[in-house]
Amino acid sequence: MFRRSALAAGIAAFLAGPAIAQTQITIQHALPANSHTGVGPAAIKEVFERLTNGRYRVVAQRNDNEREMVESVQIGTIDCTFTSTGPVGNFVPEVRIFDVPFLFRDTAHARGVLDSEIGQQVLGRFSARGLHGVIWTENGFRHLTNSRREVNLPADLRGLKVRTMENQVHMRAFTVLGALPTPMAFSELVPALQQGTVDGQENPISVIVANNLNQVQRYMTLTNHVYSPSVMICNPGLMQRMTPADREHFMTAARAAQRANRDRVTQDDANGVELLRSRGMTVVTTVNTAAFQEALAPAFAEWERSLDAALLRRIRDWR
Ligand code: EAX
Repeated sequence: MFRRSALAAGIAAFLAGPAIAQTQITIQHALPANSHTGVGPAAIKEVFERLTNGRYRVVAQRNDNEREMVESVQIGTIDCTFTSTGPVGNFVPEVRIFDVPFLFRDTAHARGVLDSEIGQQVLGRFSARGLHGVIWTENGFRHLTNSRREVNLPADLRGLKVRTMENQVHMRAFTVLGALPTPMAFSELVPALQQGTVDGQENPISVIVANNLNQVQRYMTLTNHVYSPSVMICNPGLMQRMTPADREHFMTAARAAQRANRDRVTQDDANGVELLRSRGMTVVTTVNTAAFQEALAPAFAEWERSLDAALLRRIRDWR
């Protein structure tokens, strides 16, 4: 039955004219489809397939191992990924500058810098590493959760085993704050929290909500300790094979993805605290930010030396 209708469709297509060669683009992203990371590939699919009259077919897949996704894009076994910058600095070191704690004052500051020539300049660095940086999206400001105690001050972090991303800058920050950072892929996080391998973790509200981390974490503190960018990265070959007109359509789709992603983060941030409280979490909303910044002073001094100090200043001074 299926075969016969497929055959009939094939004949109809043949009679209608030359078959259109369809190019498939596979895009991987972390987290569930219905999340701020899932809406990015969904927007690319909707907009790019429409603008290219179906000459391209976009397939979105979930993969909670972000390092693996970047490697796959580099090798070319998948075409693109939306990934947090968590592991990206290990491929493109210049990206680490955006992972510095308390660098961005607020969302508008972060989005503004990433959309400015500063963001473009860093995207331009991807090509030397066999990657094509397409556009900045976001994860949002990260907060701390744990299963042990209410965290109000840096001293409350002492001895706490905290899962971090596989990110040098974040790991250093948690070490300096007195915690015991344990880097691992997101795919390993829930089992590690369940088994008590780690006591806590840090992620934006959007991630905590989308993955029900409230089921394995009791306490949350709105530390806002670091803005977590994400980025759409593609295999350079994919971009080179596109006609200039299709590349423009691709960028139109990427901008739609960026809007969808940012709108969803804004929405999650607005509703998230109430939602997580209703799911039983104890949420500390008033945080002595200055105390955390002061505790990080030795790390800030190191980053002034190991990262581009002039660029750090430009980002901080950005208005
Ligand atoms: O990109 O690994 C992480 O904590 C990330 O924030 C998450 O997977 C979303």
